[in-house]
Amino acid sequence: MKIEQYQIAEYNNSLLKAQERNYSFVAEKVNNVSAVLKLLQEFQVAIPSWALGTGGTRFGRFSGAGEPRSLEEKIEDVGMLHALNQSSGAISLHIPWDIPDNAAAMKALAAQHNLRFDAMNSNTFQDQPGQAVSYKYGSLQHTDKAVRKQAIEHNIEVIKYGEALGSDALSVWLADGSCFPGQLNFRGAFQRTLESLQEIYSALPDHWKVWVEYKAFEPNFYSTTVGDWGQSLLFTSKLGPKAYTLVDLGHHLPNANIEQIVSLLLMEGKLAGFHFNDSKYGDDDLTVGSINPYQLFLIFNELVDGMNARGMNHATDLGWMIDASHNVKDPLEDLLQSVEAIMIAYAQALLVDTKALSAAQQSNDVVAAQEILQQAYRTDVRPLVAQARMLAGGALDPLGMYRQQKVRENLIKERGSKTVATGL
Ligand code: PSV
Ligand code: MN
Repeated sequence: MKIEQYQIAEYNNSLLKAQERNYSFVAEKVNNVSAVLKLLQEFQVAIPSWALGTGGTRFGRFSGAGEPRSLEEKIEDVGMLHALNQSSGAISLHIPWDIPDNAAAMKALAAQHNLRFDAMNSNTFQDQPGQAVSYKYGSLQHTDKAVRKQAIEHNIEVIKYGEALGSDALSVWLADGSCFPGQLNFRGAFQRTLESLQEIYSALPDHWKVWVEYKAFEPNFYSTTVGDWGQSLLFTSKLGPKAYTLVDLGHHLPNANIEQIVSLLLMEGKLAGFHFNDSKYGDDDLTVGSINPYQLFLIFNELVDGMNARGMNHATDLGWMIDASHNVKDPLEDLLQSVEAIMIAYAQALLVDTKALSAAQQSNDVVAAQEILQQAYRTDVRPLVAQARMLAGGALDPLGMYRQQKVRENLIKERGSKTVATGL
């Protein structure tokens, strides 16, 4: 389903008066508001192709209706989200869930929707039909060379697909690890994984990067071979300058200080970017900002500060992506909420009075430091985000317009009520 520019303009007209009032209230408190609006307009969050259908848990999957049946329909869905919010201008594919049989046609379709292809994700955590050897005991870490070879070749194939689509990063998440003490020799597993990653690294085209994502547990519950940021950083440092550490917000042990991790990875020039989601217990893959929006703001505060310190381009120098799963919500609505939460946290971080904060830090004025952060966090920046979006051609209220246009109902009419998108 396509949402046209004139429909968005009509929709915005009905909200314009209130927007003007709310926007001028916040804008007059912001220094250099036009620079903030520009940064907000430039910032784009990639949508994972596997989050467009209803995700399942290991206990079941309650497929929604009108789910995309093909890669074309997934691109169309992301295009529709992007038309509404002007902040989702990229799609990230997972192979083999989304094999682009005709890359040129997919590229052209994406371009029609003003989308580019973000990082390509490989999958060596599931066996595929007809596969020669199994990943049951790992992939790049496996004791059997034949399994490692199969996993390496798969990653190289993913790079090839990505090249044809104009992507420039390979994102590797390994389920490798062990379920019981004694099952695995840790050093052996690390060395084999490193050697496998080195082979993949040497197949990267010149301008490509490889992102190594860590995760503390699941599906292995005793050890994970890339279990935390230290282990990932060890791999990416040994691999070389094209290798970076990817942070998925749900992949830490409880109460980890993610903002500190992010700050140090950025300082070392080794932060790849993000898989955004939220969680209460583990890798819950909930809507971004639904559980702990203050943490998200603190992460963005470190990101903005760290990127500015290195003279980086906020929009393009790191990878921004959502990695969520939707058990009970309409996935497209959930994604609109997630992108909005990211934009809000980013906008709040842009409002932090950094000079005052560093003066407070320098003089150990703990109270002032907290006040400065919370002043930005407690500013209602929603009208700023909406203004940037409207100026870019998006809807003032993407979720409101999605419902007003009865998008889900239309998708069900088009695609049927028993469609199941590929993914987990
Ligand atoms: C693993 O939990 C993960 O975060 C990786 O990024 C995978 O590619 C993705 O989820 C699969 O849904
Ligand atoms: Mn992830």
